[in-house]
Amino acid sequence: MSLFQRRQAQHDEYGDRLPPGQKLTDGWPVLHYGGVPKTDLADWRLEMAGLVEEPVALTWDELMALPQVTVTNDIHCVTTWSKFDNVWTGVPVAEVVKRARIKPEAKHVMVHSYGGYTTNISLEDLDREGNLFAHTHNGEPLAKEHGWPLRLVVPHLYFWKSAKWVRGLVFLPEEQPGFWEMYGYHIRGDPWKEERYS
Ligand SMILES: Nc1nc2c(c(=O)[nH]1)N[C@H]1C(S)=C(S)[C@@H](COP(=O)(O)O)O[C@H]1N2
Ligand SMILES: [Mo]
Repeated sequence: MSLFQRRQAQHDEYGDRLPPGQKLTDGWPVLHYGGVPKTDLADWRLEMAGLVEEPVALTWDELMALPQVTVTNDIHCVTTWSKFDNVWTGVPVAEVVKRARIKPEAKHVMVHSYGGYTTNISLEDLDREGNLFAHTHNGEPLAKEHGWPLRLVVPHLYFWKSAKWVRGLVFLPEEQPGFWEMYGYHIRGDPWKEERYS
């Protein structure tokens, strides 16, 4: 079967669960730019800055004391693999964001990672039910190469928005491109609209 026919067959089988141009993967590819940052949980912080009344820096223990959720979702990488039924445990984005007193002018967010990666997202796309800061995948602590100790999970957008080794959020009045967005990835990245590149 050609790749095209294989994709067609998967779309016939999975119907509206597989976004256009995607194919299912069984494993879990590791994709990132640069090295895996070294982390010591004792100095690790999740920071919120920019358009906030007061900058926030949550320690690991403070983060773990917040309400936790377990959610199951599908992830879609712009390089065309999708992975179904990921079970994530972590803290809902809304629980974290409400601890920063965000100013009303905040409309966009730059997500920063340890190691220097960034990705932009609107506040509306970020602070949305189902999004979380995850530390566990399918019942196991996240592997280092998948973002341990904490990664963002935003399943309704292509997976490059789901920053691994997440370090903080900077709230902004306007949209600014993050790392891949500067190199030609779509500014929003909705897999259902195939917003891959701009
Ligand atoms: N910090 C960081 N997060 C990142 C990236 C990266 O380079 N650095 N790559 C993104 C991209 S392009 C993808 S497809 C996913 C891959 O996540 P995985 O390696 O867990 O599959 O991580 C995203 N998050
Ligand atoms: Mo990616």
